[in-house]
This record gives sequence, structure tokens and C-alpha cells, in this order.
Amino acid sequence: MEEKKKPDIVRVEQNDKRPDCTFKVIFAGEKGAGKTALVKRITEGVFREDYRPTIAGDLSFLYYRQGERNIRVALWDTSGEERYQAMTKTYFADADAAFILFDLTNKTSFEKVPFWLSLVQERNVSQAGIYLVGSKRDLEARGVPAQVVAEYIEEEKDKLRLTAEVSAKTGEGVEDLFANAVKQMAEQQEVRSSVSELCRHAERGSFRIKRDGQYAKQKRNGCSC
Ligand SMILES: Nc1nc2c(ncn2[C@@H]2O[C@H](COP(=O)(O)OP(=O)(O)OP(=O)(O)O)[C@@H](O)[C@H]2O)c(=O)[nH]1
Ligand SMILES: [Mg+2]
Repeated sequence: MEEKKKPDIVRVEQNDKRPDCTFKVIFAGEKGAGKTALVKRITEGVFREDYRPTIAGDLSFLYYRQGERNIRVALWDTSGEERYQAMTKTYFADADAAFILFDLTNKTSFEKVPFWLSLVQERNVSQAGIYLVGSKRDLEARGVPAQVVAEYIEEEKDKLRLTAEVSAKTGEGVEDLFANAVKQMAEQQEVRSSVSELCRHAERGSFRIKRDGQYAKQKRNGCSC
């Protein structure tokens, strides 16, 4: 049987419709790595040259539609400053996706990636994933050799979903990266909903879920998943 094609996910202006689901996305990484610049590029399509450190964290929203489904994405831009870390960690909790940024021109920002990765993991980022993002792609200077990044990704391939190089200044790579993350989160959420739907049926006794993931009709009540 031919599988029904899913409707595309399209970005829309904010509307007064209640979102059917909200995804939480966090931006983590060293101070100056380019988190705020990336969030501004994604949300407003603008870039500022001057550096204004983020105090603790900032929240903004984007809205999408997929067929009848209204999706809201909450973007948490956090501070890379050590003194805000206790608070920053609370922003990381239960995110659906995390972007860990490092500045491609700055070796130290890359060396701190494992630290940020462990902080993000502590806070239960869901299966939708962790993205490693090299920022400031437009700049010539390269402080982090591509080979070193590739080796790190190979080591951590179970934890990192995808890696990308982007420029908040020119917009290079940004659209693809974020659209991909939204798509992944939407797909993950569909999987979760169908699993809970199955569980509801199983609780009602309509069927039981077998070890191999298949389900079979059952007479007695009880969810076996
Ligand atoms: N050339 C270039 N500069 C960038 C890019 N992204 C960020 N910058 C610059 O890098 C500096 C720091 O960027 P921010 O986005 O404020 O860094 P941040 O990670 O939010 O820093 P904190 O809020 O302190 O944690 C700013 O001067 C930005 O203009 C980029 O893609 N290209
Ligand atoms: Mg910032």
C-alpha cells in the first residue's frame, strides 16, 4: 500500500490559534560563540556586528503549520558566561533539540564543546537530538581544523545528531539546519503520539503490544508496553 505523503511544514506568522504542540530548542556554547546572532538570524533574519552578551537567557517563538497541525517552537538563547551557569542549566531542561555552538575561528570555544554537551545531556534533551554547530563560517581565519571536528564527531556520534557550519552574518547554512531540526522534532513527536495512542488502546484492552513491537488483539485489560 502506498504511504500517504505528510504535509510540508511551513513557517507562518503568529496567529491566535492554540498550538497543538510546542517544541523547545536551546542554544548553548561559550560566550561569544554566536548563539544570539544565530537566533536573531533564524527569528528575524537580521545580523548585528556589535557584541552584546546575553544576560542569563532570552526566549523567542516561531510558528509553523503542518496540514492542520499548529506547531510552536520556543527558542531559548542562553548565556555562555560562567556566572550564569546555574540558571542556564535550568533553561536546558527537557529540550526537544539543542544546538551546541562553537566559533570556527576560536579553538577555545571548540575545546569547551564536551563541557556543554555534558550539561545539555544532564538535562534530558529528547531523542530529537543535539546538533553541533560551527559558527562564523564567513570568516577566513580557521582556529579549528576540519579534521579535528570530524574526529570529535566520530567519537560522539551516538550523542550528536548532525553537525553543520553556518554563518549568522550571511545566513549560510542556517535555514537548512533549523528546518531540519523542526522536521526531526515533528517526526519524533508523531512517534511519541502514536506510541501513547497504542498504549491507550492497550489500556482499554483492545490489543496488547508484543515484544517485537507488533500488536495483537487481546481480551483482558492492561498495557503490556
Ligand atoms: N563574522 C561573523 N560574526 C559573527 C557571527 N555570529 C556572531 N558573530 C559576532 O560574534 C560576536 C558574538 O556573537 P553573539 O551571538 O553575541 O555570541 P553569544 O554566543 O550569544 O555570546 P553570549 O551571549 O555572551 O554567550 C558578535 O560581535 C557577533 O556579531 C557570524 O556568523 N559571522
Ligand atoms: Mg548571546
